[in-house]
This record gives sequence, structure tokens and C-alpha cells, in this order.
Amino acid sequence: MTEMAKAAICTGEGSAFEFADVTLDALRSDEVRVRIVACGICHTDLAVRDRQLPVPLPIVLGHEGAGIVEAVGEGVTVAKPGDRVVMSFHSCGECPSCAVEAPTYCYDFFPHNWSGARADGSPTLFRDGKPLHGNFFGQSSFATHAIAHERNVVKVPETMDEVPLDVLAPIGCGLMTGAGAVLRSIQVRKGLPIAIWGAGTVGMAAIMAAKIAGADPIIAIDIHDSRLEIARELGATHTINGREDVAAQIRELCPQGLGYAFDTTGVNTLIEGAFHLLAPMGILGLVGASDPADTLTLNEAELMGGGRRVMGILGGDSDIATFLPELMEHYRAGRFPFDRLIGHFAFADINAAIAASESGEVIKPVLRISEES
Ligand code: CXF
Ligand code: ZN
Repeated sequence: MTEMAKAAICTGEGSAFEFADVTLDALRSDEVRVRIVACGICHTDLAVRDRQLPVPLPIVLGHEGAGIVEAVGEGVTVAKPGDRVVMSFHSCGECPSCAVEAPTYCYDFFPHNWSGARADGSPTLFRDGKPLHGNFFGQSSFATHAIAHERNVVKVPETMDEVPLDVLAPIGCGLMTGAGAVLRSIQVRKGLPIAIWGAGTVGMAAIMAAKIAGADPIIAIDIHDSRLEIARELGATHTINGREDVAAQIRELCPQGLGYAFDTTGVNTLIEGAFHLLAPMGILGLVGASDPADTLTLNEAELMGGGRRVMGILGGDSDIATFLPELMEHYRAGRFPFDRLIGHFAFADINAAIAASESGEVIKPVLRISEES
């Protein structure tokens, strides 16, 4: 059976997303059809639009979808029709990374997430009877309906019944990346100082998680004072405007050095500067998208001598089946108040939502696509 949907199609840099009627392919045995209630917008969607990632266009983007399951293939056990679900990235489930519950490092990440079709090359979407690129992050959720997979759908626990899907939607990307980096990848220890460069979605999630982990102090660095104010509300004990002498202020606050430095900017001069601030055994975590031509210069004695570590991190080492419910519980308990970052927009206003994200006016735009019930 096929299903009609309305989707926002990305045709490339400089062009607004266009709405069109599309058809979803018949479900395979491991697939889930979701009626989308809400979907967050992430910088990765915009990086695709701007051709910074090798994803084919035109395509239906959107990878922070949440909705209600409409139908499932016969092999699906994670959810059933009527369940509330959030979606995240897809993975193969078979490679050495997936075998140790580290699917963000899936050896077959590209075909499952960025090829514009299923990993076997078959299209999930059609427009006017012809294949249209979709299956973005295994979902393509800028649409009224999406095909997702057993491995990238997480049922929302019943304890979250009171929490609307238009709040939960963005949990499966930047939020899990920042929180997972602190709690899972770096495993921040109580009482040690952390500094976080960049107070966007990922940085803010890292700040909230650093508070959960008991890091102290928690220093947030950004060039926008308005973001630093929110960072303080969410758990930063100190904030520094990036236009000031950041290194001098951190040295004054932490004369023994930083236990952890976490960069979300991808700017190599900032990363190198952060490395010099590490205490013995300090860890520098990197999640920012950088210019592919950039290289880091690190002093070998400084790296080896103090047992310092530099860690590349993807998706906060999230194992979504366990970690997303854990984060939802932190939200419910008031420890992870990420709703503070959300600005809601109607689906029809997707281009305004993108503009608000790019101007910095809204940290995490979330599209309302249909009523929850
Ligand atoms: C991704 C990167 C790979 C793992 C999951 C999250 N980022 C998306 O924007
Ligand atoms: Zn994303």
C-alpha cells in the first residue's frame, strides 16, 4: 500500500523549500510509517541545502521528527500503530560499531542516512510517479508522513504522556549530541571544571548535562550575550563573551586548568586555544562541523605529557533506544529543560523558521506539522 503526503522539498542553496504532494513507498518488513506531528530544524538540514554535505538534491529533509505510528512492517517490534514516537539517525545494526551499541559511528552511515534512498538504493518517496530523494537520516520528516525504520524509531515512554510531541521532537539530534558528549562520550566527573565553546542547541545541551554530571565550574563561551544569559539559566556558572580574552579569564577561574573543554564551533583556532587550557588528563571533545581543509596543530609533549586526550564525537555516542528515554526522563524531572530553546512555527512557515534559525533569533525551531490527536 502506498500513502500520500505533503512534503517540503529542498532544491538547493538560495532556494526556498517548496511544498508538493508526494507518495510514500509500500512499507518493508522493518519499516514504520509515521504521521508527523512535529519536526525540529537542524543546521545539518541547512548544510545539505548549501551543498556542504554530499546528499543528492532535490530531497525531502528533516531528521528530528516526532509523530504517531500509522503502520508497521511485519518484523517491527519497537512500536505499533497508535504509539507516539520520536525519530533519530539510522544505522545498519550489523557493523563493528553497531555491534557495540555505538551506531553514531556506523560503518554504513552514509547509505542509511544520506544517500537519498534506502541503503539498497530503492526510493522511499515519489513525486508525480517518479522517484524523489528521501530517507534523509532514515526519515525525511519535513512532511506530513514519513517512512522510518525499526532502528531509528523510539517509542515515547508512557511516563511522558503529558509532554507534547512538539516539545520532544528535537531530542534525537543536537540535544542528544551535546548531552551524550558530556554524559556518554567524555563521561564528565563531578567537581571538575568544564568550558563549552558555542551556546547553540548542542552547547546548551552540554551545559545542562554538565550540571547533571556535577561539573564545576561550568563555563559557557559565545559571542552573543543573549545566548550567554540563557546558558546561565540552564546551568552555566560563568559566561564569557568570545570577543573578550577567553583564555585569560579561564586561567583566572581555573588556575589548574580545565578538566574538560568542549567545542561545538569547529573553528580550529578556538580548538587549539582550548587544548592549551587543559589540566593533566584533561579531555578536549570536538563536535563542531569544521572546514574539511582545516588541520589542527597540537604540541605532542603537551598531549602525551599530561595524558591529555582529544576526542572526536559523533552524535554524543548515543544509543538511541536507551539514551533518548533517559534524556526524556531528565526533561520530565526538570533537569534538562530544553523547551527553553524551542521556537514553534507552522509547517507552512518552514522558510521563516529557517530564517529565524539563521539570524540566531531562535535556537531550535520546531515545525508543527499536524495535531497530535
Ligand atoms: C548527526 C551526526 C551523526 C550522528 C547523529 C547526529 N548530526 C546531525 O545533524
Ligand atoms: Zn541534526
